[in-house]
Order: sequence, then C-alpha cells, then structure tokens
Amino acid sequence: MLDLYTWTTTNGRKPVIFLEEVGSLPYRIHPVDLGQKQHMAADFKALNPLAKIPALVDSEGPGGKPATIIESNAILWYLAGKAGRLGGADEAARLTVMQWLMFQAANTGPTCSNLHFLRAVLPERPPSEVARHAREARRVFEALEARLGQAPWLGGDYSIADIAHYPHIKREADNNPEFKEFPKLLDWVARMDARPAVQKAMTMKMG
Ligand SMILES: N[C@@H](CCC(=O)N[C@@H](CS)C(=O)NCC(=O)O)C(=O)O
Repeated sequence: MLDLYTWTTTNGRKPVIFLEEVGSLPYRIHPVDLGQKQHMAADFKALNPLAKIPALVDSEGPGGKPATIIESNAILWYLAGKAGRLGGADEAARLTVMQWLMFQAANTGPTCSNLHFLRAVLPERPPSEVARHAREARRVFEALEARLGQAPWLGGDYSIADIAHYPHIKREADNNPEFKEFPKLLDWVARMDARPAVQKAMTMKMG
C-alpha cells in the first residue's frame, strides 16, 4: 500500500496526478494541512526532516521492505519505476525524462514559487523583486516553449516530466499576463487540462 502525505498545493498534487493517471497503484492520502502547521509536527518531520510535503511511504518498497520517499519529483520517479509507466520507454527516453524532471525541480518549481509568493502572498510586493523573479520565470517559459517546439511533450512522449511541470505552470497560465506570449506552452497547458486524471487530481479535496 502507498501512503501519500500531501496537501492541496502545487508539489502536493503531482503524485496524485500520477497515481490517477496510472490507476494501478492503490494509495491512501493522509492530508497534512499546511495552514494548521501539521507539517511541523514531529511525526511528519520523521518522514521529511525538511518538513515539506509531499512524502510517500511504500509498505512494499525496494526488496519488499517499507520505504519513505521525499521530494515530489523523486516520488514521481519512484512511482514511474514501480508502475512501469510514464518514465520513458527506453534508456534514451528515460534520460530525456530525467533532464526535464531535474529542470522542473531546479528551475520551474522554485522560480514559479518565488514569483507566486512575491506576487500573491507577500503583502508589500516589492516591485524590483517581482520584476527580477518575473524575468527568471520568463526564461523558464522561453526554455519550455523551445522544448515544445522539438517534441509534443517535455519528455518526448507524455511522462512524469509533464506531470511535474503542470501545477506550477498552470498557476502561471492562470495568473501571469506574460504567459499568453508562449503559444506552444499554452497549447501544452490546454492538453494537460483536458486529461481526466489531471482534472481529478487538481480538484481532489483533502481533509
Ligand atoms: N522540492 C520540494 C518542495 C516541496 C514544497 O515546497 N512543499 C511545500 C508545499 S508545495 C511545503 O511543504 N511548504 C511548507 C513549508 O515550506 O513550510 C518537492 O518538490 O517536494
């Protein structure tokens, strides 16, 4: 059994999208209400010492032993291996998927999160900081736009690289006026929006 400790946030929804896409791995959600600071509780920190969701516990991990996995993209990678789905069909494809998974963890996720925080959460919204992070986000969008000129999906075929990107990119598509300048990325968002598993995971109530 897979026990997913998560919440209704960008990173929190990623493993849920995957699990709904494959439909073959039974899982339970354990809501970790960030508003209630449940991620700071000792029992959650025992799963992730950084106190961030999501975390996954697999009662039948490698070697049949229980395993705890942290970091949303590592969770996606683990689950793709376990299901034998959406991680790339051969070595070359897996390498491509891994690059875009890393790209998300290193660039798309932090950049879009910083911009969102400055734009929507921080009350003072310092203009020079918002502009700096908007510039960085634009670089990410330009790179993704270029990638989508080479292949229909970030990993070549639809994969965990797309799932990893979707929640942060969707929030930008909905809130960032510059996003309309990236037609291939807009089309990718529309194709992701249309997937039933994505719709289910993105609206799933937790807690
Ligand atoms: N790199 C981590 C980031 C996880 C992350 O930032 N989680 C957020 C929610 S999306 C969180 O737990 N925030 C609570 C906090 O930072 O205190 C991952 O991809 O799993």
